[in-house]
Amino acid sequence: MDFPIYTSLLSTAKSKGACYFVLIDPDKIAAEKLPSFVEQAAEAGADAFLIGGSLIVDDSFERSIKTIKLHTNVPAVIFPGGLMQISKEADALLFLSIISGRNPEHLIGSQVLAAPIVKKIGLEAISTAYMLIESGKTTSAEFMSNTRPLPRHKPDIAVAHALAAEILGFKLIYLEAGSGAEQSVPEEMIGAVAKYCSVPLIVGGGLKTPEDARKKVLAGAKFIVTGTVLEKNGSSNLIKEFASAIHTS
Ligand code: 1GP
Repeated sequence: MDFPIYTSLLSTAKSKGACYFVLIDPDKIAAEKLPSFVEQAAEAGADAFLIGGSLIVDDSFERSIKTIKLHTNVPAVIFPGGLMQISKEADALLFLSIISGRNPEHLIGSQVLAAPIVKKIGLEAISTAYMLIESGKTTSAEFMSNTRPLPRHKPDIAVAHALAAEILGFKLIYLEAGSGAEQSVPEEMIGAVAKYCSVPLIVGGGLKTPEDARKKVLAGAKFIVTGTVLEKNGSSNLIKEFASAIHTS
C-alpha cells in the first residue's frame, strides 16, 4: 500500500523543520467564509488542513472538504471525531486509535467498522496513536470518547504508551491536550516521547501563540495543529506568524 500524503508530509516536515496543520471544524466556521479562509491559510503557509470535530451537528463535513479541494492544493486530511467522518473527497484520513484510554470502542471497535469503508473508497489511512493528555478542564474529546487522559506530569507513562504504539506499527502519534484546552501538552512530555520513540509526533490542543507552537517544535514535535486560536482570529498575519514559528528551518 502506498502512502503518498504521509510521505509528502514527512518530507515537508524534514525540509521545513516541522509542518503546520490548520484544523477546520466545519461546525465552527460559516460556509461562506471557508473559501477565503482556506485560500488565505494556504497562502500564509499551512502545510495541510485537518477536517473534523468531536461533535459535528450538521451536514457540512463533506461539503467543507470539497470547498478546501476546490480552493487550494494543500492536502485535506480527515481528523475524525467519529465514524460518520469518512469521505472519499479527502486526500487522507488519520486512522485514529485512542491508545491513552481503555475504551474498546475507540481502541478497535470503530476501526473495525470503518476499515471496510476506507478500503472500498481507496482512502489513504494513516494509522495514528491518539493520546489525550490532561489539560485542565474536561475537553470535548475526553467527554465524547469516554476515556481518561494521561496525567500531564507523568512523561514516563506517555513514553510507555508511545513505545507500545511504535511496536504496534503506528505511523504517527498525536499528543493531544484537546480542542480549546486550558493547558497545552508539556514540553517535558513531548521531549521524553521524542527521545525514546521514533514515530513522528503531532502536537495540538490549547496552542494560543506562535511562541507556544515553536516551543513544541523545539521539544520534538514534527506536526503542530491549531484550531481554536484561528476560530477567534483567523487573520492572515496570525497564520503567517504561526507558520514561521513552526517552520524552524
Ligand atoms: C484539537 O489539537 C486540536 O484536536 C486543536 O486544538 O482547537 O485548542 O487549537 P485547539
